[in-house]
Amino acid sequence: MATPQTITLSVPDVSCEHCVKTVTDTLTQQPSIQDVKVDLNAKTVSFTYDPERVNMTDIETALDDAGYPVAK
Ligand SMILES: [Cu+2]
Repeated sequence: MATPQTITLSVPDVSCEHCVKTVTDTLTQQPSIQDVKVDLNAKTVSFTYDPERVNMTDIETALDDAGYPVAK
């Protein structure tokens, strides 16, 4: 297993607790993602993941499909 990486992404469409739950559930369903924390005020999400098991493109696609595109 590779060293887990921690990343913070900007998800500007997060606006309420329902969004927080949707984003958290979406990310938790991805392989190896743990410790999902959504900051509703900053509109960011941080989590740890294993880069050998999931890649950032898949993560961004999953969030996009859930209605929360990642801001670049
Ligand atoms: Cu919401």
